[in-house]
Amino acid sequence: MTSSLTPILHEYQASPFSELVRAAFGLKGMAWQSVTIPNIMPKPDLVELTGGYARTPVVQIGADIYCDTAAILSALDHHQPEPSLYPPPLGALHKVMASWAGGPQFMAHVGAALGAMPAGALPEAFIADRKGRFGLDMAALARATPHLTTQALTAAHWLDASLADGRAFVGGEAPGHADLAFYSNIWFVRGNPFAAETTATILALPHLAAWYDRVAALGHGTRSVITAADAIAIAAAATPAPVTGRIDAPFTAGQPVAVRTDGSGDAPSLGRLAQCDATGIIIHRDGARCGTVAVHFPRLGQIVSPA
Ligand SMILES: N[C@@H](CCC(=O)N[C@@H](CS)C(=O)NCC(=O)O)C(=O)O
Repeated sequence: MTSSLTPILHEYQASPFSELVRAAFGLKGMAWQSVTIPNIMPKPDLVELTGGYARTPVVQIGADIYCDTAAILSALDHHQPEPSLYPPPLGALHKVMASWAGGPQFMAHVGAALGAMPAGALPEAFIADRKGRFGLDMAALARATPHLTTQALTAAHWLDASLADGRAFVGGEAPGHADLAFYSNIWFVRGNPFAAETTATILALPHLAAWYDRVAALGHGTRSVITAADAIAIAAAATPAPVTGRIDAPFTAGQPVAVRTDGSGDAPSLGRLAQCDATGIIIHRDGARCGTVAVHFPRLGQIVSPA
């Protein structure tokens, strides 16, 4: 059963951060709708909703648009609290681990996965997009691959050692955000046939391998497919949820701001500030096709400036 408040994941299949969110739907046993977005710029239908943010994935619930898995997982937990993505005893410490897995460790896994690919295996347009937006140089990545692989393997060993006491998941008996973040990095390497040797080395760690299967067994919840036009129409028909957070100094309510992802060359999202505190950033903006939407970002990793 879907409704106008069924979460919509704007994603593409090969995206590891999309896999993280798909697994979050699995953990929660949720129904969701999928919109396939391009894996390179331009992304006019996605940007219609976000106002600039163009990374993958984005989740939409009605007229609320959540950018970055950190904001997405918090939103899903709010939308359907049980089972929690932040179970005790780790609670919010899941976010700390997920931020490491999705930051330096993500680059290590990108190196292990993509750097192992022979020249010509990736489309030129993809290489040019990643270079222009994130400064990713494939030749430099290939040179760094042996080093980056050691960094990914170090995390794998730490994970295996943590699980050696018989716990089922990173924080104990219940899976959480940290599990999904570690899992999606390994999923990305595993999905690349050119990285088969690294995958085999990782999955030879017995506690990690059994844990990987347990996370995979969470599944992806119940997926249905809609178009980008459907998603925009759903936003246009909805009203953003009430805002509950604060606006911390030096910012003021309604102030026009730009929100830009640190380390990305993508355009900022512009809007009227509705929340800016440690729990996250919200701007309200008006799209020509989607109407008034609330665009949510995590506080970590986003630069807010007056616009
Ligand atoms: N911190 C972001 C990172 C997202 C990210 O880097 N996603 C990759 C794909 S998995 C991306 O946006 N690549 C460029 C693109 O898809 O256009 C998050 O947690 O969502």
